[in-house]
Amino acid sequence: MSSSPTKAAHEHAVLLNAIAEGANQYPKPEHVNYTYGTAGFRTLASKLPSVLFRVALLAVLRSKRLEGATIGVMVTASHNPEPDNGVKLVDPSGEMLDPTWEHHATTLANCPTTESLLSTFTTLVTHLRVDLHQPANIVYARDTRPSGPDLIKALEAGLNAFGDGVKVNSLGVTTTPILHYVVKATNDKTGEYGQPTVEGYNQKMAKAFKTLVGNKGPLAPLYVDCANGVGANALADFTATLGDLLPVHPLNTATGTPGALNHHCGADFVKTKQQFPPSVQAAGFLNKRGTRACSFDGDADRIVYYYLHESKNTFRLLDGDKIAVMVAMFLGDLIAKAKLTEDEKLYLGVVQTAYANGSSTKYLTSRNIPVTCVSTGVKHLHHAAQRYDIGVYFEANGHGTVLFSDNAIKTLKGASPTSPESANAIKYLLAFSELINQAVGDALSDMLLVEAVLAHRGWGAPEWDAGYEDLPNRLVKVEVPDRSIFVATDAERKLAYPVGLQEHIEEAMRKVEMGRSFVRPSGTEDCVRVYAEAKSSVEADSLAITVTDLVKLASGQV
Ligand code: 16G
Ligand code: MG
Repeated sequence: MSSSPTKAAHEHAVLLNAIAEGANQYPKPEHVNYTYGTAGFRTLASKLPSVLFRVALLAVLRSKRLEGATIGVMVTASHNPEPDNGVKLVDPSGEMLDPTWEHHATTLANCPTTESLLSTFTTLVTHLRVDLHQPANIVYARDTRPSGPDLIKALEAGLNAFGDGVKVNSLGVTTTPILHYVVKATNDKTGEYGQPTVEGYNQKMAKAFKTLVGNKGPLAPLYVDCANGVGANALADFTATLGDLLPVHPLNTATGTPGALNHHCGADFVKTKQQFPPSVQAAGFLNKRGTRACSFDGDADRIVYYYLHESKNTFRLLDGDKIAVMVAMFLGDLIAKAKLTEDEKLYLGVVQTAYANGSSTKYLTSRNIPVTCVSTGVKHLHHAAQRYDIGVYFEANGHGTVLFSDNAIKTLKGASPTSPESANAIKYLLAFSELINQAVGDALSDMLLVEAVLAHRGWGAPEWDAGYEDLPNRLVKVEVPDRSIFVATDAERKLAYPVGLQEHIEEAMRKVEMGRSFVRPSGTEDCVRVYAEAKSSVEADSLAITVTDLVKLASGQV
């Protein structure tokens, strides 16, 4: 530190004054308790201004602690209804905020008064060993929610308290994964990841997609449900960059229509209801059998595909598990075709959660593809995937990506092809590493990944779907007086508490053919979730009902 103790004390006092002035404009509402959970802070937008102001303070502390590395702030509530909003922080690598800092976010958000906020802030500076003289860089964005602009003002008020001590970069309205991309690209001093702009993102993906399918286009038209959210803008921008190679029909692009966001559309609607969005049906899509469509969620970090079964005339879902399986098999084939030497061998694996359909896990393991099961939440999947050279991770709900390790990239760049086939395989693997968002699950990038694999395989949706048959499954939300009494273990496949409940669940599982069920407390809502799958729909129903009753009994509700 260059300044004298008196000067430093004076500067600190000036900063605290500026923070106090801003904080007084954004008082914390009484009787609200905030938690920085799996998806950051998320609740009714009206309760969030004070949280945004305080998140700004934490983002700046984190950036200064990391010597000015750029930190991202995303204002979104993803697939939640329009009155909700939320905010989450993005670490310099483009990944979710370091979990040890989540607690500091919660502490700051819950300070009841400006005085307590100032003293907590000062304690954090000391405790986290933050040198306030370090630079800070923050990049932020929001989705299309009407509450977004006011929340951004609260965020900016927090950033402005630091005056010249912070450099900011507003991306305006954009998707969560684009914000993650920009954070990662900004911090990548090699400049190899791509230009740290929305344009850079579009160019990088368009280039990789052309390398992969340029000679196979134009591809069959694709219907894209944008959930009336920010994905609509991102898709329009991207297709303008790409040109005609992939003809898309964007649906649900009404980002300005009040109440439309995620309403009867979007990835979460399709996955949980297991049906077409009515708007997609109305678009005449169902007259075109076998045609594939996909749905983004409200901030475009999740995607699911679906189509109408030709002969059965039924809705068929191609969810995150189906994407993971198809992509893992395809990349595995490319690795084999690359004919790398023993020393250059690349290990590919898949990371799933307990929600992955049992058939998908069986399909992969029976083909010797290693599968790791981890707890729900992107950060768990992401970290487990980093243990492979090529780590494919997807949650069944459609959030996922494929990570290429530094070793994988280095190996592929240095490999000597033994034939035109191996040269192509290496070229394609490298192009996939450019096409796929390396920071986080990304609906747009995942859509291109799926389209590239389908084009290479020469498949439509039915051929993709033919790999395995999902076991019928049910997801039940159970409201209980106190969800904290439910404690999951073994990557959430079992319950440690309440004592004895797990044995009863297992007894119920044994009563149905291929039965599997688990219970876990939600990380985003005040409820407990029950998952059940079995050989038949009737058995999946009965298992779900039995386990739901067991949960209610254990929580004293029956
Ligand atoms: C969050 C997670 C998502 C997970 C979901 C589970 C991130 C970015 N998002 O939305 O991965 O599937 O929570 O919700 O980590 P639940 O705990 O309410 O079931
Ligand atoms: Mg989302």
